[in-house]
Parts: sequence; structure tokens; C-alpha cells
Amino acid sequence: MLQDQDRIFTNIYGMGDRTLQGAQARGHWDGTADLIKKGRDWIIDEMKKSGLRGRGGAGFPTGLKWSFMPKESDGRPAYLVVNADESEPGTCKDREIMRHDPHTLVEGCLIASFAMQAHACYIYIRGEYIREKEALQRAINEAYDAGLVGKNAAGSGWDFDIYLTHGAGAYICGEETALIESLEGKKGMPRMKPPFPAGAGLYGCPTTVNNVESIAVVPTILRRGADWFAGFGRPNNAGTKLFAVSGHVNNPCVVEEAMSISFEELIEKHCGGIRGGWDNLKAVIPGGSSVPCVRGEKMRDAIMDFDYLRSDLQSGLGTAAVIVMDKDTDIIKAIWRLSKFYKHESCGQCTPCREGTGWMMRVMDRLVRGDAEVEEIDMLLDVTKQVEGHTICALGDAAAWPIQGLIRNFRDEIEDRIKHKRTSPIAAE
Ligand code: L3W
Ligand code: SF4
Repeated sequence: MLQDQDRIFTNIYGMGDRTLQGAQARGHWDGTADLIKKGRDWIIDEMKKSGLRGRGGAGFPTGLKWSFMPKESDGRPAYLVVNADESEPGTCKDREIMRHDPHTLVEGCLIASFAMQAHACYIYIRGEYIREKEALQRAINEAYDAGLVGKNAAGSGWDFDIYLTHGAGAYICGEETALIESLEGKKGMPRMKPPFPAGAGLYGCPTTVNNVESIAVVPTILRRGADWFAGFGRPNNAGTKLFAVSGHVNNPCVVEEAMSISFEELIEKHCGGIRGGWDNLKAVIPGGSSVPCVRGEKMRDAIMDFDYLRSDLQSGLGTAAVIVMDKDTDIIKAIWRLSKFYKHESCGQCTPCREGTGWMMRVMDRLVRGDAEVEEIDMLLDVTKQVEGHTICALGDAAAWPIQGLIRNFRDEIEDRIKHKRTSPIAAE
């Protein structure tokens, strides 16, 4: 288990002082200019050595992403964009950073922007995050007043501005290119990739889009050293990580832990165990609603990291939003609810997603009610395969994977419901 002194987010529960003074007392903004003066190459090399993988869901190596930004300017400005549009169902970790430890993010924005030679950073925050926006804006204002951002930010010689933009409640604006479109004042619709944002992003300029947590951990990694961060977890799955555990545990929480902690330890140490005990565990979605669910009995010994969850359990770490479901759960209905969500949030610009999400939701609706033929299970699986990998952005995959996970793990339950015309104990909404 992670020791308190190894935690990056020491005010995640808001028990301490959230002002700049409080943040500085906890060690933030300490020697920021010295880190910047070590130079762009040093910062990017350290980030690569730290093994940090993006915390927004995809797990793409952060240092590598930064290295895609042009080394020499071709006249276009470079930008850092922070994705604070935290909307993945189950995910509420970035919220805690912005509410309670916002200076970790503001300092991270300065250092990361310098590493990418960006004089401006845009933070795009989820529309529903009102208090978080206020807390973050307060921190930005404090940093301006103290000379930590603005001209000659923190005495580093680097001029740097930071802008906070409020979204309007669309899940798709968390997709990086839809987010960029929205920042530009357009409807949030994903762009085709390539080009990736590093080549042509905001206003057609080189842009890096990173998740809040990915940026907020940067200053501490650089201060304590890449080796310190890489010392947690397993190879290729390094560092400490915020886990957001919800559902049928006795004490749902957001907690920073070492990557690769076992599921059992995470739940026992921080969440007070499974409601009704381990025998009562039915299923877990280990990484936010987009990743497939896993049967409870396979989860107890699971290692909570990118590689184990993907290769051993055909699921994923995603945003590390761990949704726990006990045996009272109607798992078919739970996944149907996600299908409804993805149908609602599809931007509609590509046919497999626009039509497929509706198809999948309607079949799921009948499965919930037991009003289907057994053969339709395979037909539904086939539809998910037609959607997966055939769309502009990952929302299509995200709509397909939970259903694939349901069929892979709970086919017996679906068949049983159909054969016995057993309707859901909870009527479909
Ligand atoms: C340059 C290349 N850049 C990849 C960059 C790319 C992006 C990052 C990851 O989806 C996933 C999705 C959700 N040259 C590059 C390159 N990049 N190849 O690397 O890219 P990608 O395409 O693997 O993923 P993505 O489009 O960022 C994110 C899953 O996360 N998810 C979570 C969603 C989370 C939220 C939230 O609330 N925070 O919405 C959960 O599983 O399904 O698979 O920057 O440009 N050759
Ligand atoms: Fe829009 Fe869905 Fe296509 Fe993504 S996959 S671009 S959300 S229609």
C-alpha cells in the first residue's frame, strides 16, 4: 500500500488549506523556475523515464506524446490543452484535484507548456463542474497575483497565460479533437486522425491534449525524480494513480494508490470491503463505463493496471473508475443503461455509431425485458463488431465494448431471462 509520504495529492479530500499558501506549504510551486531552467529536453526525457501513461483513459505514454511536438517553430504558436471534461460514467478523480488541490494542475500547466514551447494553455472543464471551475479559477488568479503565471512566470523567463473554458455538457467534447472544435467555438464533433493534434490541433497549430491528472502529477515527478515515480507499479504500468471506486462497496471513495495494486487490497484497505462480503460480488467495471465488465470471481486477484486488465481480463484500466456491482444488480439492465447513454451522446456524424448505438440500445432494451430470441444474442454481438473499429472516434468502441463484456461474461443470465421470459425485477425505464 502507498505510504502517505508517497502521495502526490495530499489534499485530495479538501481537509487542508486550498489556497496558494496552503499549496506551497505542502511543497507545490517549490523550485518551479529551476525545473524549467533545466530545459525542454530534460523535462521530456524525465517524463519518458518516469513511465507516466496518460490518465484520461487511453494510457498513451505522456513523454512520448510531448516529443511529437515540433522542436523548431515554423511560425505557428504551440498550445497545451488540458482535458478537464471529465464525463466518463464512474469517473470523478479530476474533480477532486480541481476542487481541493488545484495548484498541482496550475503548476503542471506551466511546466508542461514550457516543455512544449507553448505560451498559452487552455483548460476545458466539464459544463456541470461549477464549483470546480470556481476553485480552479481562484487558483489561477492567485497564481497570476503571485507572478507564478503571466509574464516571466515564476521567474523562469517564460511568458505564459492560462485560460479556463467551460463546456456545455456534451460527453463527446471529452474526445480530444471534439474538444478542440468546441474550444474553437464550433459544434463538438471529432475530427479524423491523422493528423494528430501535435501536427494540427487548436486553430491548426501544434497542440498537446492531456488529461488533468496527467498534468497535475508532472511537477512532483520532476521534483522527486523519474526513478521515484517509476518505482511504483510494474514495468510499463508505472506510478501512483487515482482510483475512483463506486457502487456496492461499503465506503466508495477516490484514493491515490500505487499502480498495479490488487483489486482485493484496493477494496479492503480503502473501501471497507464489498457490500455483503466477497461472495456477494457479481461484476466489476474496472475502468469507467467504456471498458467491458468482468465477473466478480475473476476480479478478486486482479492487478489494477493497464496491461493486466487488458490482456488477462479482456477489459481495461481506462480512467480507473472502478464500478462494483453486487448480486442484487441486474447486470443486463446496468449495461442497457450504458447503451442508452452512448446512444444519447453519439454526435451522429458517422453511420456505424449513429445507427449502431440505436440498434444496440433497442436490442438491449428487449433483453432486459426477456422479450427476445436466444439467437439475437449473437446477432447483437455481430452488430457490436460492425461498430467497433469502424468509426471516427472511440465512442463507437465505447458503446460496443460493454455489450461484448456482458455477453462474454453473463450469456447464461441473458439466455435464462429469455428462456423463462423473466422480465427485469426493475422495470426498464
Ligand atoms: C501522435 C500518433 N499522437 C495516439 C495520441 C492521441 C491521443 C492519445 C491517445 O481515447 C480512450 C478511449 C475511451 N501520433 C498517436 C498520437 N496519439 N497515436 O495519444 O489516443 P487514442 O486514440 O489511443 O485514445 P483517445 O482518443 O484519447 C481515449 C477511453 O479512453 N476511456 C475514457 C474516456 C474518459 C473520459 C473522461 O471522463 N476523462 O471521457 C475509457 O476507457 O474509450 O478508448 O491524445 O492524439 N501516432
Ligand atoms: Fe460521432 Fe460516434 Fe462517429 Fe465519434 S464514433 S465521431 S461520436 S458518430
